[in-house]
Amino acid sequence: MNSILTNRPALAYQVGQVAEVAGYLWQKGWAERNGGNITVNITEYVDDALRALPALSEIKPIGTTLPHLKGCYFFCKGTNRRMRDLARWPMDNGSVIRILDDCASYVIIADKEVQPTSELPSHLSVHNHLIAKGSPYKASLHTHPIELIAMTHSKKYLEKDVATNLLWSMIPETKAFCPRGVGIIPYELPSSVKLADATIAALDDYDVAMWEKHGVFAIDTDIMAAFDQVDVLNKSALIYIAAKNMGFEPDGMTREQMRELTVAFHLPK
Ligand code: 2HA
Ligand code: ZN
Repeated sequence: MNSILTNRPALAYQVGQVAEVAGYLWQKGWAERNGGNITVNITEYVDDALRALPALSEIKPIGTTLPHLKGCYFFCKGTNRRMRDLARWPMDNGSVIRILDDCASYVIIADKEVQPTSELPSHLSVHNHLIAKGSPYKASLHTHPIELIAMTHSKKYLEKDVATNLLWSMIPETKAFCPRGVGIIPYELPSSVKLADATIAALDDYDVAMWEKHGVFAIDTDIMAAFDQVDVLNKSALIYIAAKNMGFEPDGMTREQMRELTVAFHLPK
């Protein structure tokens, strides 16, 4: 079977990273059934031969107009596909799409006609916003990390920056590697425009948005980095839970220790 990844090592590397992350999501229990989504802006890896590839699909509407995505290409997990299958066969469970010049429609170009994620309008709206801002971020990840979701079932963790400060205080690496913390999005219907709009707004201040009683949405330069942010945050949640299971409320790092770390690692305040 011909693949566009053949003889394109840089593009193959990006798709390989998606597959690796998809496997981690499954192993961690964050990706039951078809749970979660991944989209990566791969435009910089697209050569003239790929640009000339004919469409495999008919022209499909995105559902919204996204002016900064003209001529962009994305690798997207397929709708209703499993992360554990994406891990093993990325080009059978995901596809590359081309955004057309009207910025409101797309075609699938490779390798197979796999329909992209049902969350495509919200993921593409995030990418459009990132390009508009001049952000270097190319990857977005939605997943269902068990312990972080559990936290969103308590009102106290939905208050602004309460979860961020708690998670940061569990282990120094969390603030170092997730320096912008988590933004909280009150419950909205999955796939809704309201959820997408609230997520885009939160991602101006945070790299990871926590959707109440649903999951997280993370962005970063590449898919591995987006995964790492969610992983360190969930690790902190696990430490918190472990301490509670031992029968005590963990002290957390002191304000002075947090301040010292912020200065030493040149982190935002
Ligand atoms: O696409 O997790 O919230 C599967 C989801 C949607
Ligand atoms: Zn979900």
